[in-house]
Amino acid sequence: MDLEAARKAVAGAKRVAVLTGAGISAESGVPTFRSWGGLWRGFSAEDLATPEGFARDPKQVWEWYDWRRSQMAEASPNPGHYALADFAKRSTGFTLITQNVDGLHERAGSPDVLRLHGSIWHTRCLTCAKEEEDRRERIPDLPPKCQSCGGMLRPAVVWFGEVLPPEVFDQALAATLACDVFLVAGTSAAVHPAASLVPLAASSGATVIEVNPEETDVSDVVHHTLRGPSGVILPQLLSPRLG
Ligand code: BV8
Ligand code: ZN
Repeated sequence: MDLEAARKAVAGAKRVAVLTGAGISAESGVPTFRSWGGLWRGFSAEDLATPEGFARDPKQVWEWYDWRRSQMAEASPNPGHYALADFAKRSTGFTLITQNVDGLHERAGSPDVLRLHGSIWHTRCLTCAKEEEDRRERIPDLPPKCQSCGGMLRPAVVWFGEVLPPEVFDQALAATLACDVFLVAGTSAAVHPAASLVPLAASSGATVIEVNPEETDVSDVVHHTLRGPSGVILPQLLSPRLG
């Protein structure tokens, strides 16, 4: 495992960009999409995390989010989240891009997180489009209603078939094109366009480092492969050289 070579690349980089996925929250006890076999009451994420799924049965989709929110409320950031937050505070030219909606990067103290797929802790009104933070561990009556206009609320996340927030994706693109080192951690890189940032970084001349216990869809474009859990590897990779 070329940890030393990867550490050298990070230490020598002017600009570092990071893309994280569900795997970085696994050690916090938040199941990854794949770990629960993508099935909840027999439904897959692709059935539930879609506008069609929500239109068909908003209460059921909200029950799924309420279940996931309750799991995420129990979770705390792990050493992988903290390693990224501490590195950000010590660096300039650092950008954190996440596919996760669990808010654990923010809770670990990461500033300016680029959330490509939104936040499970925010709701948006289907009628007046008002977006609000809602940190309640359980939401009493599902689907929740808008306090301002009484309209139905949806989770403020990006569903399959929906476009990513353009201003967030543009910043992620710019950081990917400008970085010297691109670190991809805890993602199977199966979901687009987020996953496309990895080959884009490689083709733009960045050194790509992957942190994942398993092979992924982008392992073929990676320069340094660090096979293991991000909660162990990220602190080793990002900690300031000791002594
Ligand atoms: C769009 C928010 C179009 C919601 C999410 C065919 C080919 C290519 C693309 C498509 C296609 N058919 C359809 C598409 C497009 C589709 C897509 O990519 N589908 C996939 C399934 C093929 N994409 C979209 O629909 C996107 N929108 O394309 O719009 C468009 C264009 C113009 C105009 C209109 C429309 C929107 C995608 C966003 C979906 N929303 N999340 C919610 O959370 O409820 S995606 C969701 O799933 C996550 O956010 C994340 O992105 C993804 C799960 O992936 P991972 O995070 O990687 O997690 P996963 O479980 O898969 O893997 C975990 C990894 O961690 C593993 O590798 C494991 O080894 C590793 N791991 C485990 N333990 C650890 C670890 N790593 C480190 N340490 C550990 N301890
Ligand atoms: Zn409203």
